[in-house]
Amino acid sequence: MNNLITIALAKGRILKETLPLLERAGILPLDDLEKSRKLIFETNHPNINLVLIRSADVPTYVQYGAADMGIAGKDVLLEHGGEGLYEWLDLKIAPCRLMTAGFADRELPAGRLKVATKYTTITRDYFTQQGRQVELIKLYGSMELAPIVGLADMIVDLVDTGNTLKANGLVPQEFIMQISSRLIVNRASLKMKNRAIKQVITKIENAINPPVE
Ligand code: PRT
Ligand code: MG
Repeated sequence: MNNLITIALAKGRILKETLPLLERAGILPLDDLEKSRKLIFETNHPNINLVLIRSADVPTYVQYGAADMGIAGKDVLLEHGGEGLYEWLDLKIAPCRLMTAGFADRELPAGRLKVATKYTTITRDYFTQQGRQVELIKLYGSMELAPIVGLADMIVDLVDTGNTLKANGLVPQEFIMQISSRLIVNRASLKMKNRAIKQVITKIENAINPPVE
């Protein structure tokens, strides 16, 4: 039976907080993930490999079983939809808030608001729930620019310190949800490789909440 467990990790800011977590879990990559140009990494556990991919691709790898497990932001999971995977654990890393933002002193137009965002699924759900009709404008980054150049009336984006909004003359307005990174598991892998998966989960759980001595 194949008990190799592949864990998909997101490059970028989540990785910075994931590496210390993996270290506490005793899962140590044999190469430096932040320096190497490799995409597949072996670890000190011969049956645990890591793959390093774009954050938005993590749920897709896990959905199709190309990775058995992964670590991804709740924002990315909601946009993906979650087919084929379980959200197992809130790792409480890379925390931030999803907010609407705009100009503090600008009067909004009477008709449909134009909202620019990368998070079209979450944003559509949010405004639909409130019975507000908006026009969504899909962007892939630098949402803060949209109100400045008149592309949109407001944006929906992740906010941490608020410095990015402030630097662009915008203010956070409506709180949509709290975001953090989650441990996700492929549904079929959980059945087929149950023992090995559970062992990895236990290591990670212990890294979050160390067992009482
Ligand atoms: O950037 P790239 O397109 O390569 O990929 P990515 O944006 O998916 O990756 P990356 O490394 O930016 O990490 C994204 C993940 O980190 C998100 O999916 C969140 O789950 C999590 N996260 C936590 C954040 C932030 N905090 C965050 N502040 N992702 C992005 N930001 C951005 C935000 O979009 C805005 O541009 O940081 C800016 C705001 O930060 P403050 O501190 O100025 O408020
Ligand atoms: Mg980014």
